[in-house]
Amino acid sequence: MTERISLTRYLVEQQRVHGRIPPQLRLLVEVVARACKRISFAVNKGDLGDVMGTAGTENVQGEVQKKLDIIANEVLIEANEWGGHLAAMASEEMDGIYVVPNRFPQGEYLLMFDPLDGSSNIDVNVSIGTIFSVLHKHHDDPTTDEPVTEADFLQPGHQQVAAGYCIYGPQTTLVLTVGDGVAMFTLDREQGSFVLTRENIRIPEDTKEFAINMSNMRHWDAPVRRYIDECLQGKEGPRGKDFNMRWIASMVADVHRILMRGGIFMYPWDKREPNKPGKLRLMYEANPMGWLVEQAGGAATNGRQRILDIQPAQLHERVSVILGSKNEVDRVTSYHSGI
Ligand code: P6P
Repeated sequence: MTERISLTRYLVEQQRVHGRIPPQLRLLVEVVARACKRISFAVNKGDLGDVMGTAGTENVQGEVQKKLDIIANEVLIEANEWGGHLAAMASEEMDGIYVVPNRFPQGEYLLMFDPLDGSSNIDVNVSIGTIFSVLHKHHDDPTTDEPVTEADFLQPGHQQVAAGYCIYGPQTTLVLTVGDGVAMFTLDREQGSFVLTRENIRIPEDTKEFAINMSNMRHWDAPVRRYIDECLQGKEGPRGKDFNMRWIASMVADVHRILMRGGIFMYPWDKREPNKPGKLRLMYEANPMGWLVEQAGGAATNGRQRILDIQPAQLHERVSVILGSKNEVDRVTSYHSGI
């Protein structure tokens, strides 16, 4: 039996041995991981607890909230409010930002999260997850004590200092990067702790598996249509190989599959809402997932530009997402540039 390394030990090594992360960031990631453990226990109750179904409210996006959306959001806010490592938080479920009250020590970091992504899958017992992203509060001047504003969050994804997700599926698994590759931790429910089960995760550059919601095909732009048409032609077509399709409609689950075995995930712009660049959120879905994918050797673009280079204009802005096996993402990007 190989020695089991806890999340805490992994983070301490990242801090002390590799000098990659300061103590405050290590402690922040541990607080987020403990919150995810609590969310996992709530999710796993299912019909045995009063956690299923809708809450009868809408979030800032106008989306109907599930009870677990609200529970997960509250768990993350309460855990981090007292953590002392944060200056402010932002969530898909909240309008504006939550600045840590002055009565608590204010940290140097900004935390953004989608507390429970894929919540349409909750009532049918399909994997869902929490996605999080961490930025430094004043990237240019870490010492300033100016009050944090929403503008401080509007940093491009390449300025993230930590990113990850926790998937609540057959296992509860935390997948994390602090800029030194991608590591995976599985929740040991007997010990109540996350244990390192995979590290240096790599995404194969090629794949035969694509993930897209095919029901939107008539709404896609030409480059996406061309790419998917070629995949569907299989070995008789220009790709010379057959493809398989997966669509779980839970970004965390689809991205996890790609980190485990490769693939390409696509939620492109479509003409149903032509004035919106895409459905998914830049700050707390595309940026953290994009960094994880790049850290594992994959690529993440909006079809034309590296996602991590996009300069955000607003907290909840949407983006088109093409990510996964590098050679496939590059192909879709080349089709957008007319090659
Ligand atoms: P559709 C879940 O609601 C989500 O935000 C992502 O997790 C997922 O990839 C996508 O939307 C699914 O969207 O239109 O296929 O239901």
